[in-house]
Order: sequence, then structure tokens, then C-alpha cells
Amino acid sequence: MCCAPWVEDIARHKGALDAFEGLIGPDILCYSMAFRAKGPDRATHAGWHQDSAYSKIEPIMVLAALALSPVTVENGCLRVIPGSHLGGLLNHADSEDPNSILARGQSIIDPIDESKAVPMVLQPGEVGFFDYRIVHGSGPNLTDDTRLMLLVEMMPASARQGEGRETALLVRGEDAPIGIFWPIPTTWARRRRRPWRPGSGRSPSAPAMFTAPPRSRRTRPMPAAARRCDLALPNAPQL
Ligand SMILES: O=C(O)CCC(=O)C(=O)O
Repeated sequence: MCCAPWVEDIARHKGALDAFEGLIGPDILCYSMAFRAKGPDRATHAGWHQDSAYSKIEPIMVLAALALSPVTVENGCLRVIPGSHLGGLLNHADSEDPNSILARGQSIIDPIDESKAVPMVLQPGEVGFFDYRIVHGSGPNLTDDTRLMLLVEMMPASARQGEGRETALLVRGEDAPIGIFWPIPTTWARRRRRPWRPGSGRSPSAPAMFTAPPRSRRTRPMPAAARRCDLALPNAPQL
């Protein structure tokens, strides 16, 4: 199995990749995509944290926050502390906070100067980029509508991971010679040869589009755990 074509459309968006290339170089792997929906419950929030505290990727990962709805101060946009990605890793603690949008309910326990935080306000379709070491968080949604973002994580093909071997999708340039991550089979090449068109009689979600490429096209066999067909890329969100 491989990821859905629309996921690849986003992951391979030329404008976004040009921006990523300026930040992490020409050889780019997509590590994950995850929706971040914050309903109008006036409670769900993210404590101050650094994604690098939980991600095992080194030396860098860059995130793009793609706005799929208006993302405003009122509905709980991301807030980031400029320059904090250069200050080293701060101490974090997990919590049972039921209102945290983060899987571990984590937050930084060292002092944070919140007065320096800037809101990442986005219109639908706009993207904000940030280093995975930056201190960020978000407040509750105080409006009556859902705030929706897609977080896309990209890293250089030379990136290392702490333990195990995870999957990644090569979206630009060349993979590292030793292939640090399991490659995700791509639908891209086949779909470009035979694109779906309205009225063609085929469904855009026809099973053929989700079938893994022939084994010979894989550079190496994938572990069973990596053969999932997620709507997004198969790495479990770290946060
Ligand atoms: O969606 C949010 O408001 C916060 C998400 C976040 O900070 C994260 O996933 O690391």
C-alpha cells in the first residue's frame, strides 16, 4: 500500500517544496502529515513545547502549517517564540490534561517569556513554516467554527533517526545513498501517466490507485508495520 494521491499532491507542491529547499536543502523527505482540528469548545489548547523534544529526527526537521480554515488569534492559532529554536532543548513534562491537543499533554516546565510570542495568523491556503526546535503552543478556540490545519513535516534526506527504522516519502532530489528511512511506494509516476478525469468512467479513488507498485520498483522490502494505507503518511504523529 502507499499513501493517497492527494497526500502526494500536497507533499510535492512545487511552491511549498521550493520554500522547504531553501530551508533544508535540495534532497527532501516527507516524514508525516497530520490534521490539527480545534473545535469551538473554548478549551482545547497546546501547552508550550518543542517538537524536537519528542521527535527522534536529527539534525533538523521543518514543519509547514497549512491553513484549511481561517487560523486566527481568536480560534487558537499557533503562537511561536522567535529565536527559541536556537536556545537548546528545554525540559518538558507529560500531563493528563484532557484539553491538550497534544498526545502526551506535554508542556515545557522551564520558564518561558510568553511576552515574546507571536501569533501565526493564516488565511485558508496560506502556509507558515517553522523549525521543529521552536517553542510553540496555542490557545483555545473562542469562536463558533472549527480551526483546521494540516501539519506537514519535512527533513533532509540525510537526516538520521534515533532508533528503529521509520518510513518517509522522497518528494524532491535524491535519497541518501544508504537509505536511512524505508521508502514509501509512490503513486505519483503511475498517476501522471494516466490521470483521472471527470467523466472518464473511473473513480478517482479506484482501488488501483491505492495498490502498491510492483515489488521490483521498491528499493528494498518494507516491514509489515510500514505497509499501512493511511490517508496521511504512515508515521504516527509524535505529538
Ligand atoms: O494545533 C495546534 O494548535 C497545536 C499543534 C502543535 O503544536 C503540534 O502538533 O506540535
